Amino acid sequence: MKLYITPGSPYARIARVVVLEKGLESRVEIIAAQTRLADSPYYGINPSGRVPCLIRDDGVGLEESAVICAYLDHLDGNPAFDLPAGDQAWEARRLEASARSMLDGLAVWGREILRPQDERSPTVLQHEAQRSRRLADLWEAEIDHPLMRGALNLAQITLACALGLEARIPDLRWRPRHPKLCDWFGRIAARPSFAATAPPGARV
Ligand SMILES: N[C@@H](CCC(=O)N[C@@H](CS)C(=O)NCC(=O)O)C(=O)O
Repeated sequence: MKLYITPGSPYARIARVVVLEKGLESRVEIIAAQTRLADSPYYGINPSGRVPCLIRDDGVGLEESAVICAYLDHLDGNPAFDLPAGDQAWEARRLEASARSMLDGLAVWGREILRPQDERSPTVLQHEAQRSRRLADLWEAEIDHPLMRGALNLAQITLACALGLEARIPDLRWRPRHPKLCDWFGRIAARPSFAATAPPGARV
C-alpha cells in the first residue's frame, strides 16, 4: 500500500501514527505528495489533492484520516482503535469530535499563515486564535477523562496531532495556563510513533 502524506500535515500524521502503532511499516510505503501546486502529478493519484490518501493494494484510493485509520486498524483482524462498548462509545465519539474540531480550526490557521503576508486575513487569524484558546481551556478541563488517560485511541491521537501544530504556528501558545495538557502532551509526544512523525520545526 502507499500512503501519501506531507511532512507537516496533522491529518496525515494521524494516519502515520496508526501505521507505526499497528506495526505496518513494511506494508505501507510513505510517500511525500506535492500538494497545493498547479498541475501537481499528485492530482492524478488523488484528484482532491489532499493528504492523507491511502492507495490500497487493490489500487483503490481512500481519503479522510479517520477512514484510513479504520482501514489500517482492521487489516490484521485485531483492531485497537474501534469504539469502546456501550455508553462509552458516545464519550469516545464526543472526545474525538472535540479533538477534531480543534484540529480543523488549527489547520485553517496554519493554512492562513502560509499565504503571502498581504493575502492573510486578520479576521481569520484572530478568529482561529480565539477558537484555539477556548478549546485549550476545554481540553485542560477534559484531559483527565478516563478515555484520554487510558489505552491510546483516536481522540488522543487527534488531540496530540492538533497540539503538535505549535511547531507550525508560532502564535499558537496553548501551553501557558494549561499544565495538565502540557503534562499529557509530553507523555504522548514521547511515544516512538509520535516522535517519528513530529512536524518539521517541532521540539522533539
Ligand atoms: N478531513 C481531511 C482533511 C485533509 C486535509 O485537509 N489535508 C490538507 C493538509 S493538512 C491538504 O491536503 N491540503 C491540500 C489542499 O487543500 O490542496 C482528513 O481528515 O484527512
